[in-house]
Amino acid sequence: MSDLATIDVYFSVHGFQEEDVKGKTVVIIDVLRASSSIIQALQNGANKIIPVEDLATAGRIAQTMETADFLLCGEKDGIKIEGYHLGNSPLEYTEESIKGKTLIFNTTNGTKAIKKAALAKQIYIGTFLNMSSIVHMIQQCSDQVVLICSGWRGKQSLEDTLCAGTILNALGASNQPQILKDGAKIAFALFQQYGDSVVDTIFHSDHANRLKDLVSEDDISFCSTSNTHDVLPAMKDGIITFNHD
Ligand code: 3SL
Repeated sequence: MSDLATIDVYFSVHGFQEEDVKGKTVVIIDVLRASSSIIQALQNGANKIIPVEDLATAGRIAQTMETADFLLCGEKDGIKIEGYHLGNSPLEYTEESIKGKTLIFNTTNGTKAIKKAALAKQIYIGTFLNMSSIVHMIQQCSDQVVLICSGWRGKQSLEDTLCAGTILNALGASNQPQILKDGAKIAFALFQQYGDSVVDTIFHSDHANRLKDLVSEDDISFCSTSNTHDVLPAMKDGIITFNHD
């Protein structure tokens, strides 16, 4: 990353305004589980992903497409939406289930954060799974960078903030404190506290505890692993694909 650029972190969908990201490069982080599912889906051959903020928009988009071409995907409060093809478990996004399909993706916080960041110059999707790809992208970037943690219903979440702090650490945050805005300093401090125990910390987070009653713990294990996916999902004109360059 250029020495002149700054990097900031916001902690929930409600924690930033549309104008805060205007003209900046943004990474949307939703470790549990929307960003992890998007990364897994693209790695396993989804054609493209259309994030939406609500049921009505998802339905409208679906009506414009051939039935064989799309899947309605997502959750409300962690549970697969009635009538949808897939929920929000990254483990559902196998090659067999999604290869070549357009995924219309609708989640409680993650896809709302993506849509709210529409004024950004560029939007990427990042988690622990594709940490190296995200870090490499930021290292090449001369824009101001904003890491947006999706959080949960307007509140911060430990796993997303820890992911942001881990990205900052990989960028060498301790050697260039002048590029860190206050949000980035907070996320990096969280990394300094919990960075040695990422998996354990995620397993004891509020959101993991909420999910344990609803989904397999395999989801949480999967989303807690680092650098397993060599994918940099990027959004252009409302559509997320593998690579736009
Ligand atoms: O809020 C979201 O976007 C989801 O990732 C939440 S959940 O993990 O599916 O509950």
